[in-house]
Amino acid sequence: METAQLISVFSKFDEASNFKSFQELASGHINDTYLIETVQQPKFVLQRINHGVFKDVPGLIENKVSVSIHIQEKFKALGKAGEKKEVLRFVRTKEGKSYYQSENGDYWNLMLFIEDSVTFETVHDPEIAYEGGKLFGEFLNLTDDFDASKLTEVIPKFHDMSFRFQQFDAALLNASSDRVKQAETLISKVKAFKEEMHILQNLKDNGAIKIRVTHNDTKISNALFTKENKGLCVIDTDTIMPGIVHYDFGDAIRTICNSAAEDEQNLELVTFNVAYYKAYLKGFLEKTGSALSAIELRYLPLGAKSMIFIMAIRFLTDFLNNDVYYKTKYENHNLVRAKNQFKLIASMEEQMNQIQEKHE
Ligand code: GN1
Ligand code: MG
Repeated sequence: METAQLISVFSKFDEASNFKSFQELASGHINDTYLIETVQQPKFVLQRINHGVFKDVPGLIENKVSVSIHIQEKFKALGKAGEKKEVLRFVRTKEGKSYYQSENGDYWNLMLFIEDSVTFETVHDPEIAYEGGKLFGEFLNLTDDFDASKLTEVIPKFHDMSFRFQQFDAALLNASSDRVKQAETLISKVKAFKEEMHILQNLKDNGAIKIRVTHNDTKISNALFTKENKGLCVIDTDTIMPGIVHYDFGDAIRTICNSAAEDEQNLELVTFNVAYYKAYLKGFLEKTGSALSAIELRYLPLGAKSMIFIMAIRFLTDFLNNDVYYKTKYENHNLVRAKNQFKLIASMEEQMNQIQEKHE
């Protein structure tokens, strides 16, 4: 990204002046994100939304801006009760729009940077798991009265299991024999899990589980914490859509309970941490417990397993498709990610008794 191009985009937004420098924040797999410093404060986060992946960017922006405003109003009404909490604040363009589209068709949005925060790619402290549970639980709570049917489904069938299996089957048909061979063991695992991995999908489809506003990308690196390790703000709200509680519970568990990063190659380092599961569950239920039905509660462990599986099948599918979706840093990156997620499932399965025990 050229500095001049970035300055030109930045200058289209209101409040945007005195540009000093920028740096890329490279942790996302889909969008391009830049931290912008200005001569005076504040700092900003400028984001180019990948419109190959997100087909309806105006709908996506409308989702996240309206949910942010909803939460801001809740904070105002409730007061922050002594806890420091933040919500993303989007800056409008000088023309009053919540995104800017450049001449080449790219979509951009600008947020205020949240100061004095830290993030975690992996968790090494049960307090972070507990605080993460409270933070994502509160997100669900604060959006409980937001009409989910008003949200655009930014990626249709994003967590739909049958859809992910269809994509996997199609990828398998077209994949190179070399990639199929490398993925052989995982391919048979996918097939073996098919039935179990449709249980939640079927319950959702027949209306047994409530449709809520869900974040859909609750990996722990999408939570900001204060320097004192308290949950501060939920970020990366691009995939806010209607969904079930299990998606958000599960994706957080997937990343909090993995003792290693999602692309750790040494599978011996990848184990499922039950103590963190319990800590996250405690925080999450403190904020949501009374709002969840018996069926929602009962299926939380399967929710976690299903979300780990969804990522496994998606990474594997992308590997079979020659890496067309996720950003990759090396040849087998998606295969490594998929192997890592299957190892996490295996480790979770070994400890399922201890996990279930918390739900009886
Ligand atoms: C992608 O781009 P990022 O890192 O926020 C993906 C998520 C996956 C995640 C895995 C739109 O999110 O679904 O959980 O990678 N987002 C999309 O790390 O596909
Ligand atoms: Mg994301």
